Amino acid sequence: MEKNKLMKFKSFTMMLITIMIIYISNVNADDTPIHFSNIHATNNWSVYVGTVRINATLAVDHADEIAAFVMGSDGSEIMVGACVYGDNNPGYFYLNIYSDDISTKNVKDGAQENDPLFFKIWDKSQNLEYVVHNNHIQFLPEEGLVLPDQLRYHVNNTFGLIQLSVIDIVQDGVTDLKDVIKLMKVLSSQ
Ligand SMILES: [Ca+2]
Ligand SMILES: [Ca+2]
Repeated sequence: MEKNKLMKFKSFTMMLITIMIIYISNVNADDTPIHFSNIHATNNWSVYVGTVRINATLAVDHADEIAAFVMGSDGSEIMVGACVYGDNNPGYFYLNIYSDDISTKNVKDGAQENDPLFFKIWDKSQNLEYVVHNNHIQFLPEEGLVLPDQLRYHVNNTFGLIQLSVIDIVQDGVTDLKDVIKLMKVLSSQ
């Protein structure tokens, strides 16, 4: 009887360890956004490939996050794509942007053709979220990628490169006069 109990305990422990190993390896293999979470995936999408620089430094792989949004008819923001930086290729984002599901007629649950896209960045180390300013977006031709039509959504293609940048010298989540003053001080002291 005692031996039987011990066997059961051992097999239970082994099962726990196995579950833990599976769980840990999944966490490492699969970058799931924790800030821009709960993205609603639909059956159609496009891939947008690009880079993010925060104060001229590339975003951090497997840490920082990027999300794309469109406007709803009521002026609300609808998140239509989210990913962790570098999850597919080091130094780049590969962002799936999902189309509106036409079967849910009264709900805008994705981007529609020609919808203007806008992007947000989450800097994990500072826990700061940024809206990327239109003036801080550049398009770079890259072989194998379709150059984006400004930032209007089109389904079923792979667009790139999109270069997004954020300037926030005084790291408080906004680009304002304080950043300019700090930058001038830094430059004048050199
Ligand atoms: Ca819909
Ligand atoms: Ca700032």
